[in-house]
Amino acid sequence: MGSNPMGLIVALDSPDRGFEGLVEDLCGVVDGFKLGLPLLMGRGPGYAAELRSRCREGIWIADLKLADIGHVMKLTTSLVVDHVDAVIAHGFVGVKGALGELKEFLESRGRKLIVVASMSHPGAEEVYDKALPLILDAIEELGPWGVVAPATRPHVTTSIRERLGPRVAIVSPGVGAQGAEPGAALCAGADYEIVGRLIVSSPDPRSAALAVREAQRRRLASCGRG
Ligand code: O7E
Repeated sequence: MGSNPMGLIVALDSPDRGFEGLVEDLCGVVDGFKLGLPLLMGRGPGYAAELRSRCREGIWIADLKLADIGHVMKLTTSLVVDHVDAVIAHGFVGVKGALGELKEFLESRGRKLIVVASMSHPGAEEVYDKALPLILDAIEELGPWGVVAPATRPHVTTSIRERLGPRVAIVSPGVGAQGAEPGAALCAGADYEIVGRLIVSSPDPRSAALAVREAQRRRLASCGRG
């Protein structure tokens, strides 16, 4: 990984609005879209196909944040697997009978697994950070395409990169509304920053996305990764 040090993925979460126009506006400007659970539950899994028909470029991720036995995670995933490139699951459920089965299912359909290693909110320090060494053991055994690491706590992202090496993709949420500055997670070792409200709640999402890209570029130049 690390081939695209300026990665930007836009999070679409709200079930209360249609994102068709926004996806068309941002197509080619950003590197992909992440579809949140409220959106997929509110609009139905088929909405992923509807949005994707508006932009055939980039990576499309179903953020199901799965945490169940493998059998049930596969059932849930089967509702969207044809419409997306990747699915997100939690790391704490472990490999045997859970993430191992899910990864096998996704790979049999030519799809990617992304595993949450840590999270961006303050409460992640209460449990997630303490469990991080064990979660990273599971992730190392599993070998997923990608992992989630927090933009809000760059030192955690750096430690995840150091532990897992260059081959895994790191996607990093927490930029903008949650306080992290664009580019900070990329400097810490992430490949993609996930940005939701800063872009989708803007009156001009395309300009907002271009501004994030420019801020990423400047930050990367200053940390020597640009
Ligand atoms: O704060 P925003 O509006 O930029 O949105 C952040 C998005 O990232 C939102 O979809 C949320 O579900 C997601 N996210 C976090 O905010 N924190 C995490 O720790 C993990 C995620 C996430 O997307 O995990 C998978 C990448």
